[in-house]
Amino acid sequence: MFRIDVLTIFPEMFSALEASMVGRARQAGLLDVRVSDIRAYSAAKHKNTDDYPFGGGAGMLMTAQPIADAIKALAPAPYKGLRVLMSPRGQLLTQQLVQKLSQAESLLIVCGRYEGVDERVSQRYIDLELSIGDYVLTGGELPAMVLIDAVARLREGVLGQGQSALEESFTDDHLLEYPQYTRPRVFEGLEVPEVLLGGNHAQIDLWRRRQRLLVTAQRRPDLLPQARLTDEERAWLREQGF
Ligand code: 4FV
Repeated sequence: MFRIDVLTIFPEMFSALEASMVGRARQAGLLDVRVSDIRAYSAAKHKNTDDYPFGGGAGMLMTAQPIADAIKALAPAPYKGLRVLMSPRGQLLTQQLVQKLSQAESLLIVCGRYEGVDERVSQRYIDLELSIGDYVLTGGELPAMVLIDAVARLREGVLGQGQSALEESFTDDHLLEYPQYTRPRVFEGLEVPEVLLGGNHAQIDLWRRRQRLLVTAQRRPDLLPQARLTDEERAWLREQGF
């Protein structure tokens, strides 16, 4: 049972996790996602969870006390899992990091709102700040759901039969996935590549590998330096103009 605790001032946003695969994984007892309202831990008179930033500046900041008390209540020391704060200032989430996080004992995820969270929360209670990308959202809830989805699907048994999280974009070879087709063979005049219909699996594997090289070179050349290519593959890419 993989336990994930989520701290947020909008617990109702996480009903989205009831649906689909993550919901089924919860029902199957593979995953235990518990969402807690930070406001419930506020010691302030009106259950406030934000205040003005010292030094001025636009907007409000989430105060440390409610979050700290929630973490102490839900993940008391010595906590064996990882305590994560979703933040644009965090380490960029990649599939490699997702794979590492999916092996943690458990996760506690703090969702910031407003302009962010008082730095002392991170200093004392957070093991890892994580960003889902270089853009600014209104809250950490959607990033938390992205993280939960990406981690949950790597847990044993969460993906349905026959589905695999192994051969995918961004696994350990840093190449984008090959294009995929299903029935009908011709859709609006567009045909499925002949090689995929022939049943010659060596040819299919070669075609798919080369498509991965091509798509990555076209769309994400930044990934190529980390990709492990053979000399033949590098020569083939050069022939394609990359
Ligand atoms: C974010 C991201 C993100 C910033 C202010 C929440 C918002 C507000 N979190 N990856 N990008 N968070 O934009 O993780 O507190």
